[in-house]
Amino acid sequence: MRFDILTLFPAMFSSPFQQSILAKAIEKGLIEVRTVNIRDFAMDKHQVVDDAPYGGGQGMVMKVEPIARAIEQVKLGNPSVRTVYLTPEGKRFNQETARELSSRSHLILLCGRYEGVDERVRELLVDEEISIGDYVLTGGELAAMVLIDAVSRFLPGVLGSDRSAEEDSFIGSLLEYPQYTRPPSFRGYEVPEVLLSGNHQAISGWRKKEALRRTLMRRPDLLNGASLSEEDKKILEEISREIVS
Ligand code: 6GU
Repeated sequence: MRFDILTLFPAMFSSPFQQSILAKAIEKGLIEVRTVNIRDFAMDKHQVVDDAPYGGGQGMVMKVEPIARAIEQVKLGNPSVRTVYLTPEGKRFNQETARELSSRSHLILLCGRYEGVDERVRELLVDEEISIGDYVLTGGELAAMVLIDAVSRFLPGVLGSDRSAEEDSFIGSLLEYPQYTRPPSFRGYEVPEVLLSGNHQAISGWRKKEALRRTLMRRPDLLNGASLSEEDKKILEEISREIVS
C-alpha cells in the first residue's frame, strides 16, 4: 500500500517511519510512504503557499493552486488514488475506518496548517475528511502518522505472522487482559498465581474475566456494542457483585 503525504513540513515524517514495525514494513515493501512538499508546487518567486482570508479575520489560509498541482502530480501516476484531508472537522477516525482504508492500494493524505485550506480544495479535490479526535493539533501531520500506523497494522505481513490486527482491542469490543512477565515478585507486588499455574483452562478463564472487568471499569460504552455470550454476561454479573460487596 502506498501513502503520499502532502505537507509543508516533510521533515516531520523522517523518524516515525524509520523505527520498529513500520520501518520493517517499508523494508519488506508492504508499505511505501512518500512526502510531497506542497511548497514545491507554488509557482511564484517566493513560493507562497498561504494568504489572508477573503472577508478578513485571523490567520492565513492555504492556497488552492499549489495543493491542486501537488494532488494532480500524484494522480498522474494513479488516477484512482483516494484523497483524504486531515482536519479536526472531519469524520472521527476509529479502528473500523482504519480497516476500511487498508483495503485501498494508494492514499493521498493532505495535511492542513494555519486556519485550514481554501474551501475549494475540500469541494473539488478531496474525497474524504478525517479527524483523529476531539482536540486541536497544530496541523494534520501527526494525524497522518496516526492514520498510517493504524491502517498499516491491517496489511498482511506487517505484524508478526502469528498475530493479526483483528485480535487486538476494540475488534471483539473488549479491552485487553493484564499482562505480566518476569520477575514473579516486584517490590512485593506479585504476579497473579493462576498465571504461574500452567493450568491453561484456568488461565483463559482468568483472562476473560479480567478483560471484562477492565472493559466494565474503563470503557463500559464498549459493552453495549459487544457480542457477549451468556457466559460473559454471568461473569459481568459476578464482577458487579464483587464490586458492591
Ligand atoms: Cl486531522 N488535524 C488537526 N489539526 N487537529 C486535529 C486533527 C487533525 N484531528 C484531531 N485534531
